[in-house]
Amino acid sequence: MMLRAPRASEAATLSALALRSKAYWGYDREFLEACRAELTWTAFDLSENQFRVAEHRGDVCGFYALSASGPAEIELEALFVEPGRIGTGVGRVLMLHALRQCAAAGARRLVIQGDPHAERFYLRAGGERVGERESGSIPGRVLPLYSITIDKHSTDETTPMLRVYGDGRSGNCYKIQLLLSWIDTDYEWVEVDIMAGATRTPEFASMNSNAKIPVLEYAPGKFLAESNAILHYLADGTEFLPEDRLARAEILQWQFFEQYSHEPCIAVARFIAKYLGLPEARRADYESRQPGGHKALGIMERHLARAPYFVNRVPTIADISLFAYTHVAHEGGFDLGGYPAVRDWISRIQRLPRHVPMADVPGPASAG
Ligand SMILES: N[C@@H](CCC(=O)N[C@@H](CS)C(=O)NCC(=O)O)C(=O)O
Repeated sequence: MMLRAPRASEAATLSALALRSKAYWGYDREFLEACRAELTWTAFDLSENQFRVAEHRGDVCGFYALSASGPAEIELEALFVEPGRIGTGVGRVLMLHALRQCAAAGARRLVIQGDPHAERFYLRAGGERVGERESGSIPGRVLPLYSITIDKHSTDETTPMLRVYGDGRSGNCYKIQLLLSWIDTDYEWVEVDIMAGATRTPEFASMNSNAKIPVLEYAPGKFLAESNAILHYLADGTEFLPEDRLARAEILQWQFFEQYSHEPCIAVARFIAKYLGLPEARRADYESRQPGGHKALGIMERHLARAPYFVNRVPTIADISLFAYTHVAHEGGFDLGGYPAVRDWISRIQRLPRHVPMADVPGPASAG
């Protein structure tokens, strides 16, 4: 599951999710209507408060919102989980993340006005009943108030969440999303707007002096760059990076091929067309990438005509590295019509359990 900032276009999605989640407790229509205004957020609200959305294989499955409410005190404005996912751990992951955000902001406590049905959840997160407060939606209704002390215990510092800095349209960044989904690992996604120069700041240079995404923050303040290196780090010990010496070398062989002979043609042509809109000044450059891209696709085609995957006839991180830009090669002007084995392999990858599509959407409402 990925935690990320919301997109400006998601205000209605989050508002509807909150109301569905509220309805889970069995409230009637009239009650829910009375709550509607309080559970409706605008794009402006999303950029003003600190929202985080939980996304599971491309679907929004929950979110939380924080707002500063006093010196060293933050209020949990909202925490809602899609009804079908209640009880599956989404709320726990959101809550822990919210507490860590409070810690990072230097807050001492998180205050929560909770729904009475959610009492067990807040107590389990470390909450203490500290009083009650009148509901903002229904006059006369009083809701319990909880306070969670922000400390080592409530923020569970022993297991930090991975954080990935990337761009939702970038294949190199998508490689990391795909592997994290294959290995079912929760992480936080921080959208980096490369077109606005976000990789060219001194802060970014301290994470990756080569000024490129993706970057993995594998522990607080510890960074790893280069997409394929990140894949190796994350896949170690999983079925997607076999122990066998030759298999590992073959994976590297395909990943070096990807970086030297495939990505510079297919990804760069796609960048010129998709990000830059194929300006006349870059047309010659775009055209010059086409023969090399087709040569790389031909090499893949000949291999995949004989094997279902690149190494050991099973999916590995070599497939992830090559899938990232091949499945969107048409966006760089590459027609895959002449590469039937490559097309079959693409659909094979897309049918794997825990596949996640490339997000391919504009950046978030806030970088908060
Ligand atoms: N070899 C690097 C390439 C990374 C790369 O080219 N990232 C692009 C986005 S796909 C980037 O950060 N571009 C911004 C820039 O160069 O200013 C990897 O595999 O991670």
